[in-house]
Amino acid sequence: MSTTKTKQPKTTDTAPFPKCYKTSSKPHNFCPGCGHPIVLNELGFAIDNLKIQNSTAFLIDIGCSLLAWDYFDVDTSQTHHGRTIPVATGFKRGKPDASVIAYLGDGGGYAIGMQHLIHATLRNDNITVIIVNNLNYAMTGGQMAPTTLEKQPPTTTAPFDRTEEEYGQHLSAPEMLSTIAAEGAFIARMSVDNPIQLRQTFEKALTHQKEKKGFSFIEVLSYCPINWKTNAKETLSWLTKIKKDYPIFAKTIGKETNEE
Ligand SMILES: Cc1ncc(C[n+]2csc(CCOP(=O)(O)OP(=O)(O)O)c2C)c(N)n1
Ligand code: SF4
Repeated sequence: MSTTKTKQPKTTDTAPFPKCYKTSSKPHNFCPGCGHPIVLNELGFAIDNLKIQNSTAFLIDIGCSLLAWDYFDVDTSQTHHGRTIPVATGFKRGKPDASVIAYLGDGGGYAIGMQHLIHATLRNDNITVIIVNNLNYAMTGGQMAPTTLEKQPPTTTAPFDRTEEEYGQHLSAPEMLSTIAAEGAFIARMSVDNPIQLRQTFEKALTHQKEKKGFSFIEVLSYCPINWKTNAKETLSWLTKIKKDYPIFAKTIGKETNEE
């Protein structure tokens, strides 16, 4: 990951909270040390910087993402587990000028909702999909997800480690989607440990949508210390380690270069 390419923050970036933040709903309901609020804060700053608060539709899944139901002062709707992407697509078709964001966990996006993700990619739906990848089904107690890695903190359903022999390969979804996405689609994997880069990538994806360039997708590697059962130091070092299997990148399909 390149830090030299990261631009200096804008003035608003120094504000502690985004303007589109719903202060009456704070403090938020996520666990201490959770990555979701970092992702949401950077998304909020991106919404502020692009001045789209009044034209954003924020669609959230079941899972810890639903704790964001009152996070922002933007139009928000929550739907059945894994079904957020088709709801976002329907909303966009009804309101083509809205900035439509689907926000899910990796269980919702990559297991029960995988068919929707694949078909939204194939249709090149002009929406922005954000999948928070914390390597497990967090809200239900830390079960193994398609993203669970070998040699990571144990899950409740694979307490002795995920082995490829028993459970198959882990899923690298952005790489997989890159092989089926239409030319011009934007696909990225980012991480909560580089919030400025995360915000810039959200801005890029939402600008892509505003310019009607088709599908945009960002997976965000995120912390779940409660289910990983890690202290602060271990949590940070796990996120660094998993980037070997889940590398950071951003690309426009059809262009060769990594844009991160
Ligand atoms: C149709 C349906 N199946 C299963 C569930 C149970 N369920 C609720 S949250 C959840 C896990 C969510 O995990 P993930 O999508 O990875 O999000 P996270 O909680 O990790 O942010 C499951 C399986 C449900 N609510 N509805
Ligand atoms: S269970 Fe994990 S993902 Fe869910 S709020 Fe707690 S730390 Fe965050």
